[in-house]
Amino acid sequence: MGKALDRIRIQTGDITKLDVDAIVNAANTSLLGGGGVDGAIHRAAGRELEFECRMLDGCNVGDAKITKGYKLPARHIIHTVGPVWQGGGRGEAELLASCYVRSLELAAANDCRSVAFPAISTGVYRYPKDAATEIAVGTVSMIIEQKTMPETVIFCCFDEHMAELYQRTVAALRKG
Ligand code: AR6
Repeated sequence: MGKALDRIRIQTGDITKLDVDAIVNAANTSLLGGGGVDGAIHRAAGRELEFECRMLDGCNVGDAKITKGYKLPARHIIHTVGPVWQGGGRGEAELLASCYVRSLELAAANDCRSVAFPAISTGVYRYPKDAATEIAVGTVSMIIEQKTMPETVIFCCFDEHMAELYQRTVAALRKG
């Protein structure tokens, strides 16, 4: 796992500002925009993003779809739909892991060398932050270990507290 962890970066800030090949959006099943990071991405990318999203016919929980980045510095947006936290007994962990797996598959299929993820499901969808972070880091490191693309995965945290949680989770995985 050590080599894969070297390809992971943790940053704090607004994901819409990142100059990467793809940013991931924590969307809802309609893919037509919303609040949180979804709202920020739609505002920054412009109305053309919504036109493309209308053609996609929504997205299932745990799945992902890709669009262009429009006015963003990022070339692509990978829209994924995290699970709403309902206590943990409704397959939430598997669905959240699937968001990372499907997003990385789309990134590799579209030659994305760098991808940035927000902390999917940890806002409006209320997934406990520590459990979500373990799934994010664990799933991404397991997948990229077996592949050369994407070369770099950024976890873009909105605040320092979240970034420290990611740092601790990566450090724990390094120790094994
Ligand atoms: N850059 C990076 N991270 C951000 C940003 C940003 N600009 N804005 C918020 N976050 P959320 P969810 C963080 O609620 O829980 C929407 O209405 C935020 O602090 O955006 O998956 C959709 O349409 C949190 O840690 O997504 C759905 O209906 C993380 O991003 C629903 O919310 C995710 O919070 C999805 O809920």
